[in-house]
Amino acid sequence: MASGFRSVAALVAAAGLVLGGAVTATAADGDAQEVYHVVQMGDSYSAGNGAGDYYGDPAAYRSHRSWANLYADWLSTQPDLPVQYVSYAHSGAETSDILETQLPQVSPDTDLVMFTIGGNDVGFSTIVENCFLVAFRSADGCRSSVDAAQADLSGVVEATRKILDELAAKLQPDAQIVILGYPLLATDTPYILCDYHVICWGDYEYDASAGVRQLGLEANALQDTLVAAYNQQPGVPQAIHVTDIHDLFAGHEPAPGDSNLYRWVDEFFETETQQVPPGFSAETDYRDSADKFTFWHPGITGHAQEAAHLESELGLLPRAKAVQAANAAAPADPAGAAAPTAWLAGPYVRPVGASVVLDARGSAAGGGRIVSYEWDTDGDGAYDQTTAEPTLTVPFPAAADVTASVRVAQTDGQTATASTQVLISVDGDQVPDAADNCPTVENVSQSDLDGDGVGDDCDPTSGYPPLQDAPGFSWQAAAGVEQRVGADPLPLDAVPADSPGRAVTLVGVPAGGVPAGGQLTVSAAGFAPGDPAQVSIDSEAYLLADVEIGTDGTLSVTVTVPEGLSAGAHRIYVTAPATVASAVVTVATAVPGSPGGSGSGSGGSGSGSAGPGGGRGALAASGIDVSAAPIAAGILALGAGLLLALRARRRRA
Ligand SMILES: [Ca+2]
Ligand SMILES: [Ca+2]
Ligand SMILES: [Ca+2]
Repeated sequence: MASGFRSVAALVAAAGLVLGGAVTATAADGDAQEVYHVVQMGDSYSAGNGAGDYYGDPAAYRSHRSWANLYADWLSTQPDLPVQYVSYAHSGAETSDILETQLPQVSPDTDLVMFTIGGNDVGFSTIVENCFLVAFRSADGCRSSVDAAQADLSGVVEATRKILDELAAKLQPDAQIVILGYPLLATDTPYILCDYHVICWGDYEYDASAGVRQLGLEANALQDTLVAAYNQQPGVPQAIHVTDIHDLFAGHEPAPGDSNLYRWVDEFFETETQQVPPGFSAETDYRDSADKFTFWHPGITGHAQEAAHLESELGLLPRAKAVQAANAAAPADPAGAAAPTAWLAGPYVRPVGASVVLDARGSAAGGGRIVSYEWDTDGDGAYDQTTAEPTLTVPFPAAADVTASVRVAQTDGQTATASTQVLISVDGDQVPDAADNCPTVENVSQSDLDGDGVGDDCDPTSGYPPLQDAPGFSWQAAAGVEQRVGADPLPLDAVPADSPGRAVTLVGVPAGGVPAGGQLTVSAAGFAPGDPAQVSIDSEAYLLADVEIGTDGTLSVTVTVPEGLSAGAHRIYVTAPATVASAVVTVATAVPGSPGGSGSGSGGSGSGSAGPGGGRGALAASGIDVSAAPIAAGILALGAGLLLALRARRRRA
């Protein structure tokens, strides 16, 4: 084919061959250099969803910027420590995936296994949707998904125990296991969800931030207890539970309903968040993205911080130190040495203009030392450069799809080769130009919400609802309180039972309904005297009046039906602390030509003012986007699995 790209499947297969081929030939000879074998398992928080620089299977989201990859990189900088790192982590993996597909990749040679797991078992993405996602979040939905996750925690602990037991059966007793905890999924600021927009008490109110944080801490504590119990068993490879990831991320979590200026976790509609320097002085930068699989995942800085944490907290584990010591003590020029083992990290998928550091540090001598590295950087079979160093930085100024190779030579002249795939394209993703729905934008997910063949990441009319909450909600309550938004229409029948003894009556509603812009009187009774109350039409997010209940517990206020309100049935609420009552009002269909008094028919100007065009124009002029409701409804109909975040970037004072 003209593009010169291999298919994704071929690339993945090639990567498997390279890695599989290089892993096998470890010498058991007493003079051979020892290799430190690192295997990464786990879910998206291990693979690196959200950190970019992906390689291999596009569905796996394995990133060269993942914490484990970076920690392995750091290990590789240590003297006498050839590190061979392979990741089997996979976006979306549950404990069962580790047991069934990832664990079989672990061998008795493996020295270190690292992973995060459990988030998907307890419905991570459902929690994020129900608790934080505009048009999906609700007090009830968030609470139920957090409660369901809590109920599932014991099952996750049981499955994790099984993973540890199976690892213990496979690994040597001096191997080690590192289980990383998760960051908490919300900042430590109350984030109050209110059902039905304004009803904020009892069962209709939920602090999503507190609930989700509590869940994370509980899961972490349970895993901690499990690992401690596991380690008590005699003769098992020791497991380390890194329990303080949530402390590391403190203040850098996503801010629901807002944006944390110092976040290390990608919020909705962004990816590859990066903060330089990390801390609380510089604002986080990010790349726009419609890829739901990266939302609410650590970005570039998040993973880098986790890796740095492991470097300082774990450093070199005992087995790594043993490998180092053995290699340092091995004779420099033994007789009758075995052949070396060559290793080249990769594969790489990068944009045009990027460099790739070809990395053969995982190579090991069968005796003596590796003394030279010959490099074939363009895949033509001829070696272009020779170095004494195990890495080589190669710029790729143009599109390319090459199998790069290294030939290592040890002290006695014996050699071995290894290769890896390098795919360079305009956008830097694995999808060939001809098949790519955003050929110039990195979009590994290829997501296309409206199905028009143009990917969401490059579609100016992707079908997503507007990125701002409806303007009608300027009356939202105090700091930290977030209410359901105007783009999330409230069905007429989905209302709480009116509080007992309270009633709302509407006075002055003509047969056929009140016209938009007309007035009616809202009367209520049975409320607590002196309480503040709000009169609202929640279906389109209108606050009609802020009032105070009278000393006799009643209320009577004349309100104007907003100009922008669509014709049909709407529910008017009177809401006071711990009390609500409502009544349905019909808004009349606009009479053609009635605005502006054109009914007089004067001067033959009727042609322009009659018909639906005049009415719609009036709605648009009201400043309320009435189209938001049908858009949201249509998207809801597409399926609840879609992440349709609205990322509201609010300016801070
Ligand atoms: Ca592409
Ligand atoms: Ca693309
Ligand atoms: Ca599209």
